[in-house]
Amino acid sequence: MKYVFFAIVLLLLSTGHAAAENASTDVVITVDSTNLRFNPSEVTLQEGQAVRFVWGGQALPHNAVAKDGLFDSGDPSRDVDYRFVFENGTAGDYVFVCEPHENLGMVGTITVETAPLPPPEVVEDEETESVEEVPALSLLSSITMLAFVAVLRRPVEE
Ligand SMILES: [Cu+2]
Repeated sequence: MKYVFFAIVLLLLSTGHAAAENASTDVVITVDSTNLRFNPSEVTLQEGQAVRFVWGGQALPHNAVAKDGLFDSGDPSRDVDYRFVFENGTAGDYVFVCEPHENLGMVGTITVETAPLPPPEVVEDEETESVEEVPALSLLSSITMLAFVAVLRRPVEE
């Protein structure tokens, strides 16, 4: 019974952690103080990342619509919180507009880069670890050597 409880707690903790991680890597686009510009209007992200269009209490209603139709935040609104994930295979440039204000220059560009391959990341981690280990090892062997020399010299001095 206790094990079931711990399993549920662990599951809740891990899913909560994953959700927080995803949210922190979202690229947020809002509306600037002129009311007629996206801020920022040009962003770069990687496949697997999400863009979030967020604004509230705006003087004018806005939306965000990809020219090629990939994403669409819906009808223009003064309060928007719309999130779109760029899945693997979506790398490229995406022009998006605020439909009511496209003619006034309320446009932007999202550049999606190909996701980095997992194997190179693992190799980087191993390199970092071995670089950290080398000084520790040489320091340890230096101390051992000094201690050995001290022990060897003692009888000679006496
Ligand atoms: Cu607008």
